[in-house]
Amino acid sequence: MQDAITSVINSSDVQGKYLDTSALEKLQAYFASGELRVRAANAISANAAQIVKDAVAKSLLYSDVTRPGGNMYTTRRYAACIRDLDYYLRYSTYAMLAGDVSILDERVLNGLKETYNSLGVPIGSTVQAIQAMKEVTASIVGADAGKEMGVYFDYICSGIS
Ligand SMILES: CCC1=C(C)/C(=C/C2=NC(=C\c3[nH]c(/C=C4\NC(=O)[C@H](C)[C@H]4CC)c(C)c3CCC(=O)O)/C(CCC(=O)O)=C2C)NC1=O
Repeated sequence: MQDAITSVINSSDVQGKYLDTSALEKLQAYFASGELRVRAANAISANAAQIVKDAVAKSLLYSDVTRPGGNMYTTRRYAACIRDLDYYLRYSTYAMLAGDVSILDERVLNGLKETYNSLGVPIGSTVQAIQAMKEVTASIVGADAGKEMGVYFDYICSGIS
């Protein structure tokens, strides 16, 4: 896993150089947003179950996926879906803290699209639920942190699309 700091240092290191102005500016922006990131992570962890629940109510409940024949139908599959959304929320929060997407590639997206396709999990409905989670999260953490969380939610959506 990488973060904003290791990613800047690694790219200077491969060139055998000290950090240049643009590298230092990236670091400065990351440090300046540290407080915002930690506060957002705190608010998300205190409200995680509610965020998932509200996102499901906004996007999936009473839709075709929850009716007989739908992929969320039966309690086992409903629970699997809720668990998946909780993974996306938790790993997006980690990535937001790190300021880097690599943890999503390594621990979430690796093989996920293939798994979903083989189990018939509908990608379109999953993307809708993640987008709903993005809105609900922004309403809890505020616009600036919400925008930053949006980067990682969107990254997951493109990774499974
Ligand atoms: C931390 C990384 C990680 C991820 C991301 C993950 C996802 C994941 N979701 C799965 C299943 C599933 N995922 C869903 C999800 C949904 N169905 C819908 O209709 C909704 C749109 C959607 C929720 C938004 C469902 C219903 C299953 C069970 C499918 C089945 O067994 O038939 C499975 C298959 C194994 C299992 O059932 O546990 C995996 C591996 N597992 C992991 O370890």
